[in-house]
Amino acid sequence: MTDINRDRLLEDLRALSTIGAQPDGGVDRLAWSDADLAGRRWYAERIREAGLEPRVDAALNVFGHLPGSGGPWLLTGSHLDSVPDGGRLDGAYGAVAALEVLRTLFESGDSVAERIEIVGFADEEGVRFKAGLIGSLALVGELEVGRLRSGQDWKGVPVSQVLASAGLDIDRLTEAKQHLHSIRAFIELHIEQGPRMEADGIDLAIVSGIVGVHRQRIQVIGTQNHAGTTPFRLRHDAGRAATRAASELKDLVLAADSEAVANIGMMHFEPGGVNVIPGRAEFTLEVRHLEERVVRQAVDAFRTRLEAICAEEGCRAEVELLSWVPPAPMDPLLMETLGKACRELGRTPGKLWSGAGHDAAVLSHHVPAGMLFVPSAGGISHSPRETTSDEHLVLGTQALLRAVRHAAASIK
Ligand code: HGY
Ligand code: MN
Ligand code: MN
Repeated sequence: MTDINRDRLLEDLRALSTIGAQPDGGVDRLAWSDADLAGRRWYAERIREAGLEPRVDAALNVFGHLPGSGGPWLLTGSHLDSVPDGGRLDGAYGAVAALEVLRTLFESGDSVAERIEIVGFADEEGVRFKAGLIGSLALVGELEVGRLRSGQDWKGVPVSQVLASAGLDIDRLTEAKQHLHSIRAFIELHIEQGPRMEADGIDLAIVSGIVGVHRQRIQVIGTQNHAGTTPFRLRHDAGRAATRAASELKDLVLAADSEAVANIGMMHFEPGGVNVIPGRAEFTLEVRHLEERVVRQAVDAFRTRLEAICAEEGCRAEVELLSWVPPAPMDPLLMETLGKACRELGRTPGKLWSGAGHDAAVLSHHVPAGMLFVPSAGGISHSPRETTSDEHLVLGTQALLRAVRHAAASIK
C-alpha cells in the first residue's frame, strides 16, 4: 500500500501554522476571526489542489471528498480554529493528516478513497461564544441556535453579528444537519495535549473515552462602594465573594473524585476601579470528568459553597449553564481497528481517556467514533509551546491511513 508523503504533510502543517501566526510561535485562529476564515479558505484550496471536491456547509465546516462522490462516507478530520495564542497542532494536525490520507489514497487509485470524506470543523474551542463544538453540533443537529441567537461573544458583540461578519446566516446553521445521513463513522487523529504519553514512552494511544465538559457563567452581585470610606464589616464585596469561592474550587472538585478537574479561565470585576469595591464579579467555570455523576457532584458542591460564601458577604450569585457535553465512550470496533493499524506499524498502542474535549465526543452520540493520539512534547497544549516531534506526527498519520482504509472498506 502506498504510504503517506511525509514531507507534504509536514509542509502543509507548517503552511497552515503561518495563518494566524503569532510572534511567540503560536497561532491565533479564534473562531470566526479573519485568521480562522483564512485557515478555512486554505484548507478548501488544498483540497481542490489535490483534485478533490471541497464543500463548505452552513456552519462553515469544510469537507472534502472525491469529485462526484455522494457518500456514504467514513468521516475523518478535526477542527481548524484555535484558542487565542494557542498551538499550531491542536485540531490542525487531525485536519491536515486527514487531507494527506485521502490525497494518498486518491493518488494511488485506491477504490476505498470513494468512501472517505475529510473535515475541518468550525469553532470547536468555544472560547468566543463560551460554548464550543459549534460545527460538529450543527452537523449532528444538536446545536442550540436559540441560545446562540440571544447570546454575545466574549467581547459583547451579538453572536448573529459575529456570524454575519463571517458570511453566515444564523437561521441557516441547522441546514448543516442534512449531511449527517451520509456519515457512517468518524475517526479523529489528535495530539494528546497532556503529559501521559511522553511520561510513559507511548508513541500512539487509542482513546477509550472523552470526558464530559460542563461550562457555566457565574455572576456575583454585591454593592459597589467607596474602597476608602467603607469599613470591612459594611462591605458587600462581589470580588471578595468570587475570589473566596474560586480559591476553594480545587479542594471541592477533588473531594468529588481525584481525577476530576475544573478551571476558572476568566474573572472580571465591575466597575474595575482601583478605589471601588466591586459591585459585580463575573467568571466562567468548567468542570470535567469521565463520569457524569462526578461532574454533577462537583458542580453542586461548588454551587453550595458559593451560595454560603455569598450569604456571608451579603452578595448573591446567578449561575447560567453555558454548555454541557456528556462523556463520550469511543466505539469498541473502531478502537480495535485503530489497534490493528498501530500494530501494522510495529507499535503496541497505549489506551487513554481524553481530558480534552473533541468533536469526536459530539459525533459519538450519532455514529461510531474513534480517536488516536500522538504525544505532546512536555504535555503542553493551548500554548505557543505546543509541539510534537515530526516522527510522531508522521507515525500518527501513517496509522490514520491504515485505520481509515480498514474502516472505510466496510462502509456501505
Ligand atoms: O477545551 C478542550 O478540551 C478542547 O481543546 N477544545
Ligand atoms: Mn482540539
Ligand atoms: Mn483545544
